[in-house]
Amino acid sequence: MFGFHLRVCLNPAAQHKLVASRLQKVHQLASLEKISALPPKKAHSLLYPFSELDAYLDRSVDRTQFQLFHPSVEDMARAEKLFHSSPTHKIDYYTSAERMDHVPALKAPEVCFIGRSNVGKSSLIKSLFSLTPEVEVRVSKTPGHTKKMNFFRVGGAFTIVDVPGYGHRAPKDFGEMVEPYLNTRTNLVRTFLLVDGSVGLQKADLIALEMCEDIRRPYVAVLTKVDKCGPRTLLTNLLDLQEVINKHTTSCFPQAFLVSSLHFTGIYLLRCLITHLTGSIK
Ligand SMILES: Nc1nc2c(ncn2[C@@H]2O[C@H](COP(=O)(O)OP(=O)(O)OP(=O)(O)O)[C@@H](O)[C@H]2O)c(=O)[nH]1
Ligand SMILES: [Mg+2]
Repeated sequence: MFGFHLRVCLNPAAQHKLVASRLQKVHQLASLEKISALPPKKAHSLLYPFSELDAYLDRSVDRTQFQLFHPSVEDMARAEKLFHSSPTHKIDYYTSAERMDHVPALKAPEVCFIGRSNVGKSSLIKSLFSLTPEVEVRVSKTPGHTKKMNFFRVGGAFTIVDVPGYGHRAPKDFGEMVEPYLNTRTNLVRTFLLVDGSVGLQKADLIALEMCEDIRRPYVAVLTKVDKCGPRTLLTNLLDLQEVINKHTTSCFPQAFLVSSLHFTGIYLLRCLITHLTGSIK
């Protein structure tokens, strides 16, 4: 009722401004500059999520594997620049594909995000692109929301691909569409396999890990939704995942990453990792 009243009262120019300001709203933690205003300990835990769990881990455990990729804040700042759109470095949604023969012929190095439906793939991509809110990435509470592979171009530097989930309410043709893509896409440099950090590894995740192992192309495990559980549960789920990675995988990067798309935990580190893996920053 009030919304309607507001709309009819505004003149067209004001309405345009309202829409524009809605589109341009950047999340308050989207950039490193914004988090530099936070208390140092809080900022550190957003940048290096493992630091939050360190205190709960037995002193005898070697920390190296949890921090193999440990860039400086300056490295993260350099990576962040690539996530700002400009006339010479346009970030945009390019196209969607339902079948392998619809997949666009793009040459830039590509990374894709796979995982159970509802694990937070689209939300993570939305957070990565939070500095360019005009790039629309759709997320939903309903599992099985993303039905097609969606391709997002980051200038000529790299492409990020959002993939439909598997498991509950996933599109039936996941196997026909995504597996051939993972197997044959020549410019795919890394697959990110997402696992819900608040619930830990599920049967469907283990099947996905096995699939990635069979494909024998490099992939990285990421625990999502780390804001949804306490540090002890998260540490248990991380240690379980690390153990599986150490004992049963050969193509998985030996460090699992922690992210919250809601709180922006680990987003800056992941942006940096993507720019390194795609060779955008040496
Ligand atoms: N608390 C919390 N909720 C999250 C986070 N990431 C995603 N969600 C929620 O989880 C639900 C699913 O998120 P999506 O990003 O659409 O999940 P998806 O993996 O793309 O799902 P499909 O496209 O259906 O496969 C939404 O309600 C999100 O708001 C997170 O980091 N923390
Ligand atoms: Mg999705």
